[in-house]
Amino acid sequence: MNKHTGVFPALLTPFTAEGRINDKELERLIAYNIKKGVAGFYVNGSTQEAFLLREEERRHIYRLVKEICGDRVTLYAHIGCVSTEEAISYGHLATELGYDAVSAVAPFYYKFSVGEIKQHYRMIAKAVELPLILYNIPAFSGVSLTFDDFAELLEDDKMIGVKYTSADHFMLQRLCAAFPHKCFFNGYDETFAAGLIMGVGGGIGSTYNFMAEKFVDMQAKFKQGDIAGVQAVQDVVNRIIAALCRVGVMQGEKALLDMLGFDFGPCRAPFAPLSKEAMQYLADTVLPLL
Ligand code: MN9
Repeated sequence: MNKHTGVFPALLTPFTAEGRINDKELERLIAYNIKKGVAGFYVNGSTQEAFLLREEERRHIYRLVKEICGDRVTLYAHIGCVSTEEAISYGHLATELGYDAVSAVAPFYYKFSVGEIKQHYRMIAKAVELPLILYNIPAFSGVSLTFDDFAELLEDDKMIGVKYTSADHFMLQRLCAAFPHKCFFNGYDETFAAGLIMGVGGGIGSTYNFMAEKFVDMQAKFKQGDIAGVQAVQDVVNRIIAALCRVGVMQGEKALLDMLGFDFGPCRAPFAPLSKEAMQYLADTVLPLL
């Protein structure tokens, strides 16, 4: 199997009671997921609370995950940030550490022009030795690139694919068809089945942290042509995600991992801790579905 296909959890960050990164729990999470057959990990993405981490913490996580994984799985370093220079500096670290690729969300907040965003990606691709996976998540970044924008960027050999977190499946299918040698990853876990149909080679997602086996299973069933089987698993996944959306996705994911025997702690402020009622609701609705 191509190393850029399959199921990639976008890792969460466990925090200690003092609010520091809990290395031991991150190591346990990685082992737990490797056992389930994941292809690799997406490191320092939004799910890892990258934009809530201090620079030293982000660097620590790149190092720690590589140290834990070695060459057992494929590792993507999300280096995205608002500043091109800062993204490139994370890219250099990922290269030194032996990551397989870097990935970057479009620069956000300042409403950069499409030209500036393309230039940002080109400067990263030029400066960083590793291949680059674009991260498309318009609902969060506020940046909506068109098919033509992606097509122009993907002409660059250094840009090897897209992590595609959008419900625009029309554009996803057009991209997969136009660039059969690039790698496309489904982003919204709730539409993994749709992504497979449109042509993605895998997925990168946050809910994989605690239920990667369901996505590994969906991809296997899809390969065997068992579409009814894929739909059935997606239905269970979506019942779980609907519950997570009611309480807060990342806080809920951490709470579920805690119920499964981990110690992840809360998300960083301004995320609020989950209430007792929300935890009980998750325990009642989600645990029976895992
Ligand atoms: O890109 C993730 N997106 C974010 C992937 O975390 C912003 C997804 O895995 C979602 O968390 C998940 C739930 O909506 O699909």
